Amino acid sequence: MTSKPNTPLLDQVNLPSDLRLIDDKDLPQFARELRDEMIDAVSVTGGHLGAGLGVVELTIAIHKVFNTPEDRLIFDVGHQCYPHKIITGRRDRIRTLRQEGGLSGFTKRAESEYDPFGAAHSSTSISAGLGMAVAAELGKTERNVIAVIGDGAMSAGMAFEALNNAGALDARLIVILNDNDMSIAPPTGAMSAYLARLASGRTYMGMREIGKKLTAYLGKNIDRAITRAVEHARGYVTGGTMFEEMGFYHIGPIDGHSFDHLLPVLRNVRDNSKGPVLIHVVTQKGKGYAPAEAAADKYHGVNTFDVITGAQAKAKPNAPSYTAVFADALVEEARHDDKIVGITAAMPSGTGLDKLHELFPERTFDVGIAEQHAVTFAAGLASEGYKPFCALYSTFLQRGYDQVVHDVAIQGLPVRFPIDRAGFVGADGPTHAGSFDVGFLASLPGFVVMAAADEAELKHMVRTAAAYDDGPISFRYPRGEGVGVSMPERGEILPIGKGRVMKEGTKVALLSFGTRLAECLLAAEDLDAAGLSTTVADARFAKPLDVDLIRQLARHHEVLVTVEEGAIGGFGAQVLHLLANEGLLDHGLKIRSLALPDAWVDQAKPDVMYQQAGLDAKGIVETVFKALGQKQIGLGVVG
Ligand SMILES: Cc1ncc(C[n+]2csc(CCOP(=O)(O)OP(=O)(O)O)c2C)c(N)n1
Repeated sequence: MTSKPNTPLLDQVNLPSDLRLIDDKDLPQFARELRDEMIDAVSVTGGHLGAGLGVVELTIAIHKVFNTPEDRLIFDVGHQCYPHKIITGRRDRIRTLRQEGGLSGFTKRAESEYDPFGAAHSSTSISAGLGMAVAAELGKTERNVIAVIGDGAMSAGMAFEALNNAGALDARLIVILNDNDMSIAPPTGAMSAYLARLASGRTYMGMREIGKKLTAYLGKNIDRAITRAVEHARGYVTGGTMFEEMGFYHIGPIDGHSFDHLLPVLRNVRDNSKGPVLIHVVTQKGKGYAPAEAAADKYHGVNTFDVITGAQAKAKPNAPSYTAVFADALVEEARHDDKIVGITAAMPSGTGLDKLHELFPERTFDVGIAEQHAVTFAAGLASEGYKPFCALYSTFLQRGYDQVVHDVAIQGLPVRFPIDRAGFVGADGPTHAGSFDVGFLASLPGFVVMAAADEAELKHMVRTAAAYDDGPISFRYPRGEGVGVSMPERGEILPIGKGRVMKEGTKVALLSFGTRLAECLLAAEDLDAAGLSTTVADARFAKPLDVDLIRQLARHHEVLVTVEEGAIGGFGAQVLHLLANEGLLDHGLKIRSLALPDAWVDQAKPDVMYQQAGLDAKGIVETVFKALGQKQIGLGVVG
């Protein structure tokens, strides 16, 4: 491209087809501009910063060499795709990232033809890519499929299942392993140690070795840049790596910030490869932004921040976060009971287990991004008399569901499941919403399923779970801070399957499960003021249900409303099932069930999301009035 003088190169690129017109030699300049644009955008939206900064050159090189979107490019997790979004026609909306009505913070099929596969949960890219590669072969379509996967994501079983299958199918798939030696926290496990051994103590694979390997493999058409570079080569030969044993042609490690390395390798693989290829690319998370490079977490996820200083905005908290309350309560219980152990799947700070690790490192296990394994590992510990707290986010527990059923529940093993991020999570959108745990756990025989109404309740539930040894038990709590209630010194052991009545009335009963309790209490004030005497109860348990309490509410009220922050099929469904089978619906009880909508709800502020779902005080009041066939005018009631 003959660049227009004084016009930033970035302004000349709306789509990858524009990028392909830029000279290779100008790409470092383009990368600088793209990086600056990304930093500026994330400084106003917040979001995932470190991962995207690390793949600026890689993203440019892939779009420059491959014919996207005809060639399929899949980003694992998708949190590193902001540079990709900027150069695939979404730059004008990049400052709407993760905002209501704006761009998703992950790849999303509905958003762009350049996102052929949506993600947010990790380690899916090789499977999806293999499916696409096989589809291309079946359809006799000439197309490249490229899956970019991080070293953290590569630690999950699913990635290995896909590698194993790809090697056997000999499909034409290109896997780019983006090795920055970081997950959210430093990666753990033998796999990361193995990758570190491949990449450490040596320089990157030299151009000569790249040339040798490619010549041996591809036989012909080696890019002349590689041949010319032979005399400058340092390099080493990696030998038979694990990936090679699995049927992949393995190239690397190569410098993922050097266009001189990336472009010739990608071009040769594009033009000559036949079967599965794995390109091991070494990058630096947070590259090119000093505060990110210096931070321990490489600015994996950030609030809005000041670009000059890197200082992130911090809202003054009114109350401790649920995660912090859980973490402190667990540490307290662990002091009293040396059988208590904690398990996290690559989220030590997100789940608060880093606090347990500080005091009891030998009783805290970060198993990597491996939720399935985390659950069965916990089951093994429980089978030997330990008291494992397998702390996962609701959305990631989904991945370990068969293990929950088969390895934990059927055997009645006392694994404790603290379930963080239950309910709407805000900016991360539908892939991260904690919607389904109550439904999928309360349907399992013998499971105890709790939800905390506030942070003091959470403390009680940690203690209750520590004390309960008769089978699996879970307790859910949301993202964000508590409601500011006064906290007990130590949690109490709650009676299993017993709720509590917060306030007694005669006409309307609101039965809450979880942190909507505060909204129910507000709604009750309005209903009382409108002359509708209202009872509010906190169920605490979705399983076993407090049958006496529910019978009593159903018999002595005209309206009963269940309220929860979970999908249809959860707590309300359990209550309805009980009432139906006991004949308590036969005498005109007006029952309504408020749950999350039966829809994938895009990102927004959680308060807005709950309001739209009718799960705030106003929505609850409206539901009661509708049930009574009445309209509300001011605070009075019109029949
Ligand atoms: C199944 C699943 N578990 C946990 C997460 C949370 N998570 C998001 S990114 C990430 C780290 C990914 O590390 P890596 O693949 O190395 O990518 P990097 O951020 O270093 O580029 C984790 C644990 C997830 N997205 N999916």
